Amino acid sequence: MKPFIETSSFRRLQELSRHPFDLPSGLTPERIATMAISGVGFQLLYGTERVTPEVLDALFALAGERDVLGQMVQMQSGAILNRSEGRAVLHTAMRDQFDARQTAPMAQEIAEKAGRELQKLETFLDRVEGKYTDLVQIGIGGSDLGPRALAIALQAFHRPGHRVHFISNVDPDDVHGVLAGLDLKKTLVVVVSKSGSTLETLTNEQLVRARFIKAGLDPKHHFIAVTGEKSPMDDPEKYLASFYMWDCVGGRYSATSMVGGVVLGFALGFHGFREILRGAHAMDRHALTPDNLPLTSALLGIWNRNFLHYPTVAIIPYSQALLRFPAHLQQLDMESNGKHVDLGGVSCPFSTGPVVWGEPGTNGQHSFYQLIHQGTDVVPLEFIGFCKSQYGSDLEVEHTTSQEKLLSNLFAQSIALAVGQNNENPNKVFLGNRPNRILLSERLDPFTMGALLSFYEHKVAFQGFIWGINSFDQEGVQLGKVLATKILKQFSGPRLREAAPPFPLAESYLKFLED
Ligand code: G6Q
Repeated sequence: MKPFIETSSFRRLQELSRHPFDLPSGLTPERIATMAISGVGFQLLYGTERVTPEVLDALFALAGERDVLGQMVQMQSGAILNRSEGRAVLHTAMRDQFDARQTAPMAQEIAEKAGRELQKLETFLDRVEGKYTDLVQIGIGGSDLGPRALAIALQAFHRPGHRVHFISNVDPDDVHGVLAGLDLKKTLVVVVSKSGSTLETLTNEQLVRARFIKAGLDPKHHFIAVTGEKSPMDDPEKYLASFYMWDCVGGRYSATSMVGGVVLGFALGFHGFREILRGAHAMDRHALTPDNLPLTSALLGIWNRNFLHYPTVAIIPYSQALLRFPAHLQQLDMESNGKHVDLGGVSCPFSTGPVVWGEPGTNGQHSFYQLIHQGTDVVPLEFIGFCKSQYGSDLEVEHTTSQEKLLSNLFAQSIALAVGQNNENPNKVFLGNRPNRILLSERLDPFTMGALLSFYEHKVAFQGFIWGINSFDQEGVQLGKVLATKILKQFSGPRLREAAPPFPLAESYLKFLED
């Protein structure tokens, strides 16, 4: 297979990018109606991207030349795609319980293991039902962001009397703030760490355990572990229950494993968590078909990044429930595709993953949209919207509901960004040609949330397949961790030598630089 920039499609796309589609003169209702694709209850509307039918043909030809569907099949079958770590990439096996298709042996084995953990979870949730009112998840990075974003997104579906909370930062104020006001007697704590060795998580576990002991409670009746088999945390003696995950499920891809399973199962009930898995699985299957939604979105992203050279992407959900979803996508995308070498270790002579950021609309409209409409940098946008609200509790004011106001803002922004506005006053000129697309669905429920999660996981994977990089390792986060451990030794050193006073903070920083 030819590398990205040696494909004939790459050259064709470079030629086409000299004259990208002009949205202010060319956006019509027909274009919006025809440039759309549907699947798994979602519609992707991309008439407001700067693409022509020729560009789309060349993008899909690029996907063919890079065999991205073949690579997706390989991924879901358990091939060793995380080559630097010699691992398969099988987060899809976490939700592979819903049809009897013949999977490859490796995927089958992991799907069976995941099925056993699911059964354990169901039994566990039955066992603790009615005994606990709150559950606190301790974890960081992939062991926090996805589960937290989903728990917030599905608050409307939480069972009464089942509150969930998250502690991630090693900042002691995070622990203090979350534990304040909790009745520890009725609180479960799930400690989530795949490696079982993450400084922040282990420190927070100790801090929270100490609080239970101080309250006269035995942590053994309250603490649950989610970790890798044989990790330092794999010690069922210390926990009320232990659940497992495996090397082939990367942290940022782990929300549908027990990393998200315990907290989401507690909040939504076992059936609610299963619905998330069912939605994710439906999108996994869809991602294996030609011209699917995540692939289309990935290709539009490649056009914006590599041919129109835009360095960032804003993901703007017009849904308050998706408040923390952009933070999860930031990790998913930037940790996966923020890579400077290809699979062979050769420096990439092209741009890889963009900077990803975002906030819910309409709130964003009242802050950073100024730059998006009139700034000197063009920021492509990915909007997410839903036809119906989650609670259905709404009111007509001035003959429209709030949900209608939310959606009309989304559509208005999409068109305003695309077509802009002329004015005699330069200060009121909007140049337009700000590319954007809309992912639309009926209502954000557990099934839809699972499908949306999987949509982005596969969008990121498809882009990595096009670029020929390893989207499944994360060497880039190691260096800082090693240096932090070194600095920490400067603090612990004097304390170990007993009488010596603690090392002053500022001096530790300077000393480190001198070393
Ligand atoms: C995700 C990363 C990283 C990881 C955290 C927590 O893909 O690997 O964010 O999830 O560092 O790791 P543990 O689960 O091992 O504590």
